[in-house]
Amino acid sequence: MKNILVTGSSGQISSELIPALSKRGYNIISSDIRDPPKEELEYSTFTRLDVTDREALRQIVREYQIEGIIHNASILSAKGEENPYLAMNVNIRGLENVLTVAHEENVQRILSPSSIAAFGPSTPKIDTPNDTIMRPTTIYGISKVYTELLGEYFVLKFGLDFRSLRYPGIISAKTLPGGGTTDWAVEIFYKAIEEKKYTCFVKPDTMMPMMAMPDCINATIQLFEAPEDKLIHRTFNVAGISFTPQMLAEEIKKHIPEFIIDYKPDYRQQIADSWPKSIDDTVAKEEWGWESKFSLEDLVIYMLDELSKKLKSTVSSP
Ligand code: AKB
Repeated sequence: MKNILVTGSSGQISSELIPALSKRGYNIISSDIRDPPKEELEYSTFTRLDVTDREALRQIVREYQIEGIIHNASILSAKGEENPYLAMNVNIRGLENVLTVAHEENVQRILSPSSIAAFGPSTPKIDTPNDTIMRPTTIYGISKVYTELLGEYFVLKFGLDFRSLRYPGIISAKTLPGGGTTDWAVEIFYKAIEEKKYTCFVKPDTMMPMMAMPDCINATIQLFEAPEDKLIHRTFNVAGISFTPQMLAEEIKKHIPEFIIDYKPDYRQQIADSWPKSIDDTVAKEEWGWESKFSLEDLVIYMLDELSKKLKSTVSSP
């Protein structure tokens, strides 16, 4: 499998996944409704695509002889609550288009991520198992349950090789996430470096599952490349580190002692409270060897290093 289409290519995860896939020898066709960042063009051929346009997607699959699709185009949880119809259109119609075109055009493999948002208030909150109650209360979460179930239906019905992983909040320095409930855990680093102060939109003790971008890229590529005969499940929990804003602020203060945080919870608190606090990823470990490499300390050092380079600022060591 060589020719891979990545949708949502200008987004947070794709912007780091595309260079990593390209370095592994894949020929990447990147696509988004937005303009590509300049660097993306070094690693991929860009084509504009609105995933809600099924025939435009089919044209691209045919023209570039696409063999695999990583379908990242999605409206995240907070933005989805502001505009549920947009989220329904992009997340639900977009997914249906990807699976249908993949099946009809004989694309070999699809990876379409899910999220911890697929869980809801009635899900066990601590060490949430892979297979458990899924009754999300956001449109984003509902679209992710649909992603998992429709993808698995295409496996059973048509033999499509579909895979999915439930991302926690992804923390990265290159591209901002935009529109998620876990965005505080990225914003805090920019503000700590630039203003030494951050007002957080969830309460200090809101424990949430998170993951550093290098772990996210490894998990995604590892699952995409896992031998199909080893997969009993098609959708996997992947855990990184769980922490609260207070815990993260304390860790940042070890490097930037003058940093202060205060709290002004908004509508995103209710979304955060409906999600798990920690994740059990035993199934991913057993079926395709997943292992997270980042502790909270590692994550903070990684983010401050990367962002200091990016923002051309200096941060003292403890
Ligand atoms: C969001 O907050 O919406 C995302 C997610 C957890 O899927 N980061």
